Amino acid sequence: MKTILLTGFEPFGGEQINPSWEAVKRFNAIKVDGYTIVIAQLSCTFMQAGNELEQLIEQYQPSIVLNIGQAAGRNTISIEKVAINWIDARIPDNNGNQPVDATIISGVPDGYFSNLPLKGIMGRLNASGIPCSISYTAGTFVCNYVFYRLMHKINRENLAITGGFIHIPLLPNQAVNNLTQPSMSLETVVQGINLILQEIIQPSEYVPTSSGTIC
Ligand code: PCA
Repeated sequence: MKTILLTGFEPFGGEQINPSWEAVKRFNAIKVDGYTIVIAQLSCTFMQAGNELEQLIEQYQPSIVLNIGQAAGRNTISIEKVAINWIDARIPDNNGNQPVDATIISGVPDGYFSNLPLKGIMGRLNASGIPCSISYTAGTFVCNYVFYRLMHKINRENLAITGGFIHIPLLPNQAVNNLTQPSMSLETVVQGINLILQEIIQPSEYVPTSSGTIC
């Protein structure tokens, strides 16, 4: 049976929870369309998180890898397009490291594109009433780092993996501590992840339309 690797992160930045892990936990040992889902929580630390991900890929040989992370301030499920070979940490990671202006791996490409069916995912979620957009920056912290390590491994080793990164908003019970932050309920996020997996497994025929990004 084929495997889907679904990862979320541990809490960081003073939060008690990370919505990505709260959502990913719901998929423990679930089967979807002939795939078994394996879930894992990644550390919110440079280096360690990337090593954990590589180890999981080697152990489970997944054909789909979806890394999910929290992005405060986002008001949609954001399907990331680009992983960049750069770190510029705004806050320390969970090991207290805060690299600034550093390449992730030297001498390799500046960036990679996700190979998820981005527009199909966006179309399917929005048609189901779940706000979803394509994002052209995954930031310069641990999420972009893990996304870069994933895409670098897929490309360098020519792996048959459909993989990419999804950022999700805060949960309502996190946003009450800062009322200017948008939020999305856990149920909506979980439904969104289900639809993302369905779109990856059986892509719909979508008519290309712009994601609406200007500039
Ligand atoms: N979000 C952070 C790292 C872990 C997470 O959930 C980020 O966007 O980089």
